[in-house]
Amino acid sequence: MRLYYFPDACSLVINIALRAAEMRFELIEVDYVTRRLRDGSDFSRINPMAYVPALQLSDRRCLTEVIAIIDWIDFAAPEAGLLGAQGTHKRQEAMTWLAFVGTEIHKSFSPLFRRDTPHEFLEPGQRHLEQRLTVVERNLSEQSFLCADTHTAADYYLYVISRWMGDAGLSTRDWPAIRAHAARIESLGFVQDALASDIR
Ligand SMILES: N[C@@H](CCC(=O)N[C@@H](CS)C(=O)NCC(=O)O)C(=O)O
Repeated sequence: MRLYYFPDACSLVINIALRAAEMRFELIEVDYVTRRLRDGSDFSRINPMAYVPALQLSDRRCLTEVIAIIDWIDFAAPEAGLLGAQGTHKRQEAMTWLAFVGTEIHKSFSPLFRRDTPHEFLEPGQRHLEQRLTVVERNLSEQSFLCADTHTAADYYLYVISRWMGDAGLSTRDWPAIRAHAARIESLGFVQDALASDIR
């Protein structure tokens, strides 16, 4: 299995989840600017969208989209507790947070990082993001993880995104519960292993 990634990008969520599930995989870095692999080949031949993450299976099928890949890993290794058992309230809650982090939070960061975003958009874009982060902050000031007392893939996703807050002009000092959550997730052994393999 091969995980295509950019350093410190959302592909790190999949790196963490694969390790939580104790699955073996190879990491293949994609050049952010050229969208080529080290051997010069074109990444868009693997994922036509040319974005990460992409998880290529041993039968050459390629999985894309963070939430769909998490669902695939969870099906293969349910004991890792990435989403909780089918039909339970916990799974419903984990899926809700996973979708909220993936669509409402992750994709609200994206325009703040694009060079072609008009300057006037930056402040309203930050306010929009802050409104969503406030919901998360409130939740985490009452419990250790997004779904109460056990971490799920939604927590790994939130952790990865919280690493980008400084670059988006948001200080984690203003979000103490999110910062404490990040420290809890970062202390996990498999998260440390993922970071060591991902960050240059
Ligand atoms: N909808 C995709 C979004 C993936 C995404 O935004 N990936 C970013 C890195 S965090 C990326 O590769 N951006 C480059 C691009 O969009 O061209 C998913 O859920 O996997």
